[in-house]
Amino acid sequence: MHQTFNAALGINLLYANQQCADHNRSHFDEWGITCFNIMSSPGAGKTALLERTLASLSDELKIAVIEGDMTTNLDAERLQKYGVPVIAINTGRSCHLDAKMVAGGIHQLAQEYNAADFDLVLVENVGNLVCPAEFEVGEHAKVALLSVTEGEDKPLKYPIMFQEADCLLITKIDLAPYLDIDVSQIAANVWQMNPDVAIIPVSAKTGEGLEAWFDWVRRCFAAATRSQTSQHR
Ligand SMILES: Nc1nc2c(ncn2[C@@H]2O[C@H](COP(=O)(O)OP(=O)(O)OP(=O)(O)O)[C@@H](O)[C@H]2O)c(=O)[nH]1
Ligand SMILES: [Mg+2]
Repeated sequence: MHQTFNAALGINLLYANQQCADHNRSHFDEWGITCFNIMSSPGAGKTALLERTLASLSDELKIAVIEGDMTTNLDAERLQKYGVPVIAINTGRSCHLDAKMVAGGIHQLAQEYNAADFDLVLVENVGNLVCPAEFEVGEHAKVALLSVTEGEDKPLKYPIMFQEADCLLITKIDLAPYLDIDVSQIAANVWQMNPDVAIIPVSAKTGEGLEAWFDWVRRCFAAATRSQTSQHR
């Protein structure tokens, strides 16, 4: 009885979240914005990747960031240096961003700026390998990061994020020579459950692989824009 009640509660929660995510997505589509939900375990390198991405792409694409952390504005402060709007959301006891929290961020963006001027909204989710993948926020693509220090087995043990990702960045590739890690095995484990995912090894430290990531961002942005244009025709 108790289990049935909990399962029903979980389904209702996810249903309500999906409704709100769809609403966020319709705002993004109306404004011509492409949104990425960037997820990983704590410390895999999400903010470091965003720093390199803002440094290289913010002249080409107009970018805003929604920065999710349980507490502190430390990551938001790191990104504000790049001169783009960064909306910080503290989730308190929650281990992920949900669609309602992101809706608050979107409305703040729309109050302070002309939302239709933006090309990309990059959402850095709370560091957690499980829950963020369960809660859509209205994104056009899910980007997962797994650092080489985490081990080849993690996609098999924590599958949801890797099954759902549109792009997987294998991060901190500069550290691979110092570890007992087989990077091709990480890719094989992920492709086995998600054959369509793009897998790009990168280092935010040396810059290796970043051009491939930027190209993926450009392609995904162009595809979303084409689809938004045909929807609003
Ligand atoms: N060697 C190396 N270190 C990296 C790289 N990317 C990030 N780091 C380091 O890894 C640590 C965590 O990086 P962050 O970018 O803060 O990771 P994060 O995923 O944003 O962390 P949370 O937001 O706390 O989940 C920092 O000390 C970074 O300097 C990389 O490509 N190579
Ligand atoms: Mg971070």
